[in-house]
Amino acid sequence: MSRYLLLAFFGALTVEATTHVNLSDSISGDSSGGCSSPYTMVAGRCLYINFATSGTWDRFHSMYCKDTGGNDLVTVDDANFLADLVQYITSIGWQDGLFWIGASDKSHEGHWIWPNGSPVKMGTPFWGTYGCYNQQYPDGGTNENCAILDGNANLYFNDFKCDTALAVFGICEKNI
Ligand SMILES: [Ca+2]
Repeated sequence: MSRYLLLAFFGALTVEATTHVNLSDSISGDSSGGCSSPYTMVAGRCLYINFATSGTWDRFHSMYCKDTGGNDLVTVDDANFLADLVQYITSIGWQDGLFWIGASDKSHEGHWIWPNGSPVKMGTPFWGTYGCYNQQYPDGGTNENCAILDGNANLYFNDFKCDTALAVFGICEKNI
């Protein structure tokens, strides 16, 4: 058996083992409240990031996250969770990506809220900085009303045009 075949063999074993864990979780857990595929536990939350599907903030907010069995775009209201989420995205090689999160100031400029209506924490360590003088996002006024984790700003928050569809992925969350 060549080295590559061996690698493929162990790769298949790993996939098998992972599948088994997920299966037994879903059997022993409460299926109505559990974190089931395509959602998976990341940093203690039930999340789904499809790296093959980009789209506008509204597409994920009003359709995609619910259509895939989740609730909405992710709420990132805890600094430790943000750090763990950034570490996860980095560990799978997507640290340069752009990812919608649930924060928006669409309904009232400058008043950032999560999908459940709770206020978004402003400043460090959530929002990124830019430029020579380390100005801090949000900076787009009424033109930019939806937040991303910005791979150009170390995956801190940046306000972005909500109707950007190209190369922005959504981080969906299922409340469990
Ligand atoms: Ca705005």
